[in-house]
Amino acid sequence: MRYGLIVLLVFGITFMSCKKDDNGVITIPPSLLSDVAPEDDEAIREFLNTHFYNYEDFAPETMPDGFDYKIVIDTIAGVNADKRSLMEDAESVSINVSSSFLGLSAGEEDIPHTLYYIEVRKGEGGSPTYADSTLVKYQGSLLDGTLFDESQDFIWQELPFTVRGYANGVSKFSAGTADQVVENADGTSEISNSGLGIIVMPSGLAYFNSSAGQAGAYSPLLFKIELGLYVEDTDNDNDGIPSIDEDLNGNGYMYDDNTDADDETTSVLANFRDPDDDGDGVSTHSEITDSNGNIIFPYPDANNDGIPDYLDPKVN
Ligand SMILES: [Ca+2]
Ligand SMILES: [Ca+2]
Ligand SMILES: [Ca+2]
Ligand SMILES: [Ca+2]
Repeated sequence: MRYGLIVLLVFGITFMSCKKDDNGVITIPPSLLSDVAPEDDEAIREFLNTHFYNYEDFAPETMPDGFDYKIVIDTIAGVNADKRSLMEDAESVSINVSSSFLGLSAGEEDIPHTLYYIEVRKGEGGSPTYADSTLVKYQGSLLDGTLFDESQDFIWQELPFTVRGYANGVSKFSAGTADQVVENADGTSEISNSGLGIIVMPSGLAYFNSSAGQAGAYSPLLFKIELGLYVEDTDNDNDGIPSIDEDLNGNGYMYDDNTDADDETTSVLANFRDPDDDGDGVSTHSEITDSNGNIIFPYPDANNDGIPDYLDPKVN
């Protein structure tokens, strides 16, 4: 499995202090999410109001012959002065971010961030969750059009390992279906009924004060997405619990659900990556299956305290 640059830097972020290191590099304390989020939103809204995409090419009555289904974004000006803005087509969702999610120590909790997305073509398949594995082609750019990351061919991405705006944005789109996959002679592939869309996110849902290639710190990002396929109920740690159900607090962030976090002798992995969620030495899989290996649902709760055995270190 390959990943692009959008892999989240969640374990690589180091706290920066205002000092000069041995190499003469000056680092400064990160800005506050609550300062950057409204600034980014203003920049994004300005962008969405002054740009359009080639929506006419996607409309059946005006589609050019041999159209390649590529999304092209341009400025509303000159001969394009009367185009419909991206903002008119955009839907949005508010997502809360805490500074700890970005490896920062500012202590900010639940700062709202607006994610914008446009479904350009609805795929004929189902929709992934933000915890699923997805087969995508994508292009990531800055609002000025600078391309910083892309995959021209389909690659599998596990959404919990991508930045949050990306994972949540992709989950708003529909995929194609496996029966429409066509392998090309050159090894690439096409899926004729895939979903196509645009995601625009503030930096707090992306790299915030870190950078990725040409995407410098505090950059709002735009992604063009082709969603080919996805794995329904992806189970990242293969413990029998779908990853989406391991977001126990349901906040869309997969790394703050770690049942055995306080136990230094057991794994520090968040539940979606931990095959023994409660750290009691008995695998989650064996705490939720019968003697034939079939998953018991609802999950067993031997002492009837409302906490299923696989999350209850007192029971195994
Ligand atoms: Ca699992
Ligand atoms: Ca969570
Ligand atoms: Ca754990
Ligand atoms: Ca266990």
